Amino acid sequence: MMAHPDLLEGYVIELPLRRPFVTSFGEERTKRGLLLRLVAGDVEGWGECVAGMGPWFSSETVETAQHVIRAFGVPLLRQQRWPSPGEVQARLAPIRGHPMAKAALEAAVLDLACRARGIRLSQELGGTRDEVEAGVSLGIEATLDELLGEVDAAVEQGYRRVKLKIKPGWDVGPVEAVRRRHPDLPLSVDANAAYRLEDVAHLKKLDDFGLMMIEQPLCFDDLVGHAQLAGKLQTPLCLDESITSPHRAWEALEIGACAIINIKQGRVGGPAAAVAIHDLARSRDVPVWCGGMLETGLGRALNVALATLPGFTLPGDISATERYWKEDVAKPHFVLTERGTVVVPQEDGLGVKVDRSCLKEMCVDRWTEKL
Ligand code: SMG
Ligand code: MG
Repeated sequence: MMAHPDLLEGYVIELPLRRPFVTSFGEERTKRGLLLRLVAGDVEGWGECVAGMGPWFSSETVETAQHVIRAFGVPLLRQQRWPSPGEVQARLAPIRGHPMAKAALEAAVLDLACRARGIRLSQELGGTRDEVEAGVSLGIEATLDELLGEVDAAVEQGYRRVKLKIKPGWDVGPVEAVRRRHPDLPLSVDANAAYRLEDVAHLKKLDDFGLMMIEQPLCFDDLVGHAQLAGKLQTPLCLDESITSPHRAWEALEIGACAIINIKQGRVGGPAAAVAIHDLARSRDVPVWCGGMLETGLGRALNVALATLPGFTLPGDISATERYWKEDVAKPHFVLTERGTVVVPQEDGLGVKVDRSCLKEMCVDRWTEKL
């Protein structure tokens, strides 16, 4: 049984992106994040919260997550026997919503438990591979030339799939241009909820380009709209923002709102919920892939571990560290192999080490809770 940890530390970090990342809902130049360090004796476990600076991708932010973790999550965890990773979700269930806050706590508990037992996180989650297929997500650019340059570079580097961010006014044109230049490239688009059902005739034009999927075209909480849209398009729909729990995934699949699921452990309430959605999708032959939230190497390591599960049959938004920033808090950096994959670290737990001096440099605020 896991010893009761001594303390939980929170580190708010800021990390400048190499290139601004523009989506239909905004622009990100500097990543603001929250890292959790859970300490038991001489073992530590790390969890990264994927909430953003503002409530744009989802309703959570770094600040709301810190509040929920400190005021409600920590008391629930410490009030009884320390939970195993598989028990964290149930223990935190009294907290409604706030999946990213809960996921960060569960991730830290999971990493600590794996490191204490001397096993890799991918093993613990039921992973079956040593490397995972890497894709890239390319933001909206100021010009088509810049986008084509980014696509060419990604193809040159060997990424297995390119995803283009789209929004009204930046959709059919860029997709057509990329497709003409790269006829066989596995290509997808992600609208981050920028369209409405009335746009169906326009979205239908995307059917001409052999896309693997259209990700989250409609409103973040609109399952019925997506089910109706799915019946009118040839291109498969993938849901991201809409899938906030295993139950929500079940609802989406029951009504045919999507044919593919983007699994982000933070968005769905933690690693156990992510595995549950994987299992559900697999039992129905629905492909899943691992999404990304511009994580540091800590969150990336968890994504890599998750993507080793057998149902993750499509390349994820798991790219090499160097695409995001110069130096990462987690070492070693993730690199792209010549096979277009990222290799699972072989060390215990997340398998990466925290570079203390780098953490100090990017840390803008920190706190400690006694357990
Ligand atoms: O981590 O490479 C990454 C980013 C992948 O496009 C990505 N994420 O909707 O899937 C998505 C977005 C959400 C993050 S926007 C800051
Ligand atoms: Mg998305």
